[in-house]
Amino acid sequence: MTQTTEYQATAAASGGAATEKFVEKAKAGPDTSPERVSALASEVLSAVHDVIRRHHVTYEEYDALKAWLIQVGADGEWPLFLDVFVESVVEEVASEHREGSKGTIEGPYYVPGAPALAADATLPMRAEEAGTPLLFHGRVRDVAGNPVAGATLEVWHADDAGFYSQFAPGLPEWNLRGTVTADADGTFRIRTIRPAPYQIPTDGSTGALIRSAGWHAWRPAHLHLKVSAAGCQPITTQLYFEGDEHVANDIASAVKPELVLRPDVAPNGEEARYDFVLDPA
Ligand code: MBD
Ligand code: FE
Repeated sequence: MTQTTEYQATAAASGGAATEKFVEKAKAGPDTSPERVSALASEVLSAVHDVIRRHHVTYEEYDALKAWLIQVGADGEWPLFLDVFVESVVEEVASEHREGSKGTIEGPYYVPGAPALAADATLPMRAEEAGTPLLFHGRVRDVAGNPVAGATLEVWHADDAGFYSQFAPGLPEWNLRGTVTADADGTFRIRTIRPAPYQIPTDGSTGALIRSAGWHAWRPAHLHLKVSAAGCQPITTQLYFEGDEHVANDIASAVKPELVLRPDVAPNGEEARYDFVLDPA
């Protein structure tokens, strides 16, 4: 029971802590024309009006919606809610013309400036970090097949309990986060642990919606990556693990078949290879 309470308190912090970081990043918004703002806002509002008419939404339901929207803001869960339920389609549209490796959503827990690591890297982790050791390695190439020398791989992922550093209390600042520079031949070797599947915090407003709707709250275990290099388009992606039951039903709709790793058993844990292909800038 104590454990449940502790978990829930931690979970709420995870969903909520993303708001401050996002507001900082998004300060200089795009210069969108009045015509485009009007077109997008009108269509979103029309879609809402249409749902109200088709379902004969009542005043009680309207008030419940209002209260819930207010609570999402109060909980600081807009980044969590939007990245779980909307970002996948934004990514789909943004990546329409890419030829290289598949990208997917960034999610709410990226932090720039993780510690710099050489091509043969161990992510910062605690002395007794729980979880199966994972050696993740591969090579970065361009679409013509040439190795991309010195590509940058920013990696971040949850720990063996499903928590991200800087978004859950009690974790070292850069735990399981790093900025790896690939070798001259584009290769990298990253030692870490296999993350746990991620449960959307059950005690915030996003969790309340999920529970009220009878949905499940899980994302499959995943590694987050941003891969970039001079002359190439950066790619934001995630890698998943074959056999994880939520690969087939990610609540954030962010799994693509090309992004599923099949790790091999290695002497002291597991090992997985993935080669990135970057589109030209
Ligand atoms: C995550 O870890 C995540 O990657 C996304 C997209 C949403 C919530 C939590
Ligand atoms: Fe994540």
